[in-house]
Amino acid sequence: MIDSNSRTPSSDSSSGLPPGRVLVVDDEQWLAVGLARILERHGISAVIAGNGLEALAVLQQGDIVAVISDIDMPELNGTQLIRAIHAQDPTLPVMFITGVPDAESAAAAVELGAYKYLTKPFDPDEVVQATRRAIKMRNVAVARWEMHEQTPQQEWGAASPSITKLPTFDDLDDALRQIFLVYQPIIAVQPGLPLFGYEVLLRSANPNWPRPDKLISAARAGGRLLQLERRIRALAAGPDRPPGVPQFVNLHPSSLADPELTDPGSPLSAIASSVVLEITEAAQLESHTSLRATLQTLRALGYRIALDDLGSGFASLNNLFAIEPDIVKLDMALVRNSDQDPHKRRLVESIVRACRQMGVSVVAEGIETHAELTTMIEIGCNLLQGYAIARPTRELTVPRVEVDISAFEH
Ligand code: G
Ligand code: MN
Repeated sequence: MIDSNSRTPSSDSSSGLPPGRVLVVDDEQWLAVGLARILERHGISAVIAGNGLEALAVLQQGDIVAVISDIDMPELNGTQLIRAIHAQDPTLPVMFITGVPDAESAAAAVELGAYKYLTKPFDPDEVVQATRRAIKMRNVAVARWEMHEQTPQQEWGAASPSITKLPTFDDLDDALRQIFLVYQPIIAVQPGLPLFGYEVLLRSANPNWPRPDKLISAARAGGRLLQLERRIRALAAGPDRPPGVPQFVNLHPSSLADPELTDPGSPLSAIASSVVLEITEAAQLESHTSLRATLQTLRALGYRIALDDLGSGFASLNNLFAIEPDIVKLDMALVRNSDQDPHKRRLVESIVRACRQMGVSVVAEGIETHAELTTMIEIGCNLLQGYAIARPTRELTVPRVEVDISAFEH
């Protein structure tokens, strides 16, 4: 095996792809090395193996996102290799490059689920392009796989997808075509607990994508995130929007660099004064050098800014000071069992106190029980959201919560 441990850090960060390496398998070493160099010049990390057995050993390292392989090799040939790979990992894209093109081996490769079949001498641009596409597909597949693994069975309903083949872009595109918005009420801690506004949340009618967070990861992996976020914002500005109360719209951090967001002519900018943009705390916001300027522009357009999921990341206070949000949303992990966990309760109390001193309102989100609800009121949160109040629905519901807040002193 040659060079299987030397990692070249991927410089392809602009594509937003997670790091990973492409495995190039060829018994003709100079060809493998040449191809790996071409990939690396285009910012794709590559590692080479001299035959199928070495390839399987490299695959054990776990960070391979695509395989480019010769077909005619000693030890373990290409068709045996793809069988072995897909027995373990059916979604790993395998591309074949062969020197002796014949219809039979091409047909066999396709039948075995090869992602692509190229002939030598290959066109470097074609290989790079095909590899980029293979990596994107892999990322889409991983997002779906994680969704499958992590989602409790009852959330699937009848349509539990089985992931046995590489999902196509058509599948993702279909899910993106079928998106719609749901609205979860946020209530104010005031007498009668009146409606304050709604958080707008993404859903897709495509049953293979029940988890919106995974749909977002897949859209990102497939290079469709900005497009998706623009559509969400346009839908949020559409005729179904809540009349008279603010709506909270989630922003992926990468959208902060999208000129459409700060365009005064965009549909959402037209109603900016009734929109709170949520920026998630999980983002590494310090990497956005122009963050301040973007936030200033958004505020000048009339938007309010909320820092979402506070307490979930590692940079909580940094983000709090960098963003100077109008509203902070406590991560639901801080709310969960807060009625039973005195440490958690004390932590939330100190966050609420700090926010109050800064003139920042606090939303407790993900409230699931009556005890969590009363604890959050007691601690002094200004706004409340969660299944205990109302689930997200397509209709704009107005929840009735029976709690006498005069019983709590502040
Ligand atoms: O990251 P963000 O805070 O935007 O996440 C909101 C997500 O949390 C949505 O997918 C929404 O459906 C979900 N959600 C809303 N209320 C609750 C709740 O009370 N409990 C749980 N577990 N999830 C909730
Ligand atoms: Mn949110």
